Amino acid sequence: MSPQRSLCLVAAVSVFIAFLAVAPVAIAGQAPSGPSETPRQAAKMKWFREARFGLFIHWGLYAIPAGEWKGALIPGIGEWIMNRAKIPVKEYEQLASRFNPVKFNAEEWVQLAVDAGMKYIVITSKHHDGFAMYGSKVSPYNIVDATPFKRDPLKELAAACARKNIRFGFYYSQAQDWHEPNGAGNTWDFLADETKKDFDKYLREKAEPQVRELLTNYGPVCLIWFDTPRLMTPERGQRFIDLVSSLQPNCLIDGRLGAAGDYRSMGDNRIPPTVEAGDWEVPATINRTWGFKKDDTDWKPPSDLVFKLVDIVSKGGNYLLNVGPTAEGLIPQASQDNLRAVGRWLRVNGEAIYGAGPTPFGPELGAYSDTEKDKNGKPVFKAKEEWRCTTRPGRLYIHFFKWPGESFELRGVQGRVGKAYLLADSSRKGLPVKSSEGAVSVTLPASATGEYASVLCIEIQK
Ligand code: FHN
Repeated sequence: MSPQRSLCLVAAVSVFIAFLAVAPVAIAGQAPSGPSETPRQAAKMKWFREARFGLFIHWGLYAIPAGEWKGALIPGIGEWIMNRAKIPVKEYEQLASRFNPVKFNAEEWVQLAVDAGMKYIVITSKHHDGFAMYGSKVSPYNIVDATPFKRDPLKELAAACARKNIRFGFYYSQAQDWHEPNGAGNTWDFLADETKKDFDKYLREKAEPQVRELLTNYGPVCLIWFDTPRLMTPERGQRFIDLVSSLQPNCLIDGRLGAAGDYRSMGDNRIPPTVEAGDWEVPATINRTWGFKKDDTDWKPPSDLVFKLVDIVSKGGNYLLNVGPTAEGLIPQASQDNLRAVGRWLRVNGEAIYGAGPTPFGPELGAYSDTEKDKNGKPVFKAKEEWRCTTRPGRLYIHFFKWPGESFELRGVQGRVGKAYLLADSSRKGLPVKSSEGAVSVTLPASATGEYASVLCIEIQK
């Protein structure tokens, strides 16, 4: 077991548990860290392991076209419109003179994250279009110098996060920069053969100095979220690592730099089927796009967001859930409503999420099919969605998405089972529990007690 995974498991319940007698015995909570994780790295990761739920914000000039260019709806994700419609730099640049998000209010955005129960915010400081959403001295192509807005929203957000005790981080597209002749990705204005680009010139003259600005002028930065490491080599990645660690040694680096970061970034919206070792995060959309698109109203309902949050935590990861604000500076109302509903659920059930470790079981997650194969010939995973388990020291949390009826049984539980109660019951009244030879049976109310997921806590004593 890797050191990071071990820490995630939070040393929790020192009992051996098997699921429904058929599952192999599993350990609910291991030693906090393996031998190879340094105390320094463990301390650096501590907040991330505790946080579990963060707000991703994709905001940039692309919010103006919002998916439409010259009267045509452009398929795909909103922030990719420049690439998908092959908009020349000279035309796309003109959006800056129209960007005036007068309804932007940093306090309100951060308050939304607080209300949603999120513990960190990561915002696009520069996406692939190359436009800096902060006042940069490195390039005039930035929100302070090139727009009528003239304000630095990232400064305002950093200050609001500090006031509201939320950690603040930056997304920075280190490799793709469609505005720069030597950046990766723009093959319609610049060289189609990217090997002929002087990529290091772009890195030295724009990306590295901008990362330096971000880590110098905005107070403590909890993490920097690099993305799409095209043309990156381990050596180029190492330059960023050195830069970050020299300026803010506590700043985490995500998993898409092109060199080893502090944790793994899963694919977009890709929740792994089973428990994953180490520290990791799933970046995910709340509809289908990251950057605002006016015709994307496919909002994931709160029930789905709560399920995904619990599912991810029960497998050992963090959920970084995105909103795409409009060109006026507003976070779409449906995103706000659905996030606040998750926050209401977390206010009741947060102890089963924050700092919680993964399930000690496994079969409740589903299983690989013996017969069905995907197009690559790999067995298809058939997820189950009845319940999930998260853990803290001395506690199992069973999250029911389908109410099991008046009793719930676990077998193979080793250790002394103590009290069992529903987190929705503020009196913490114990439910009748029987436990014999590792079989635990809890008598439940006839119907679910909570919206989205009802959480049963079972205390285990050593
Ligand atoms: O190309 C980007 C995309 O626009 C978005 O920023 C996502 C977020 O994870 N990352 C890249 C695609 O994986």
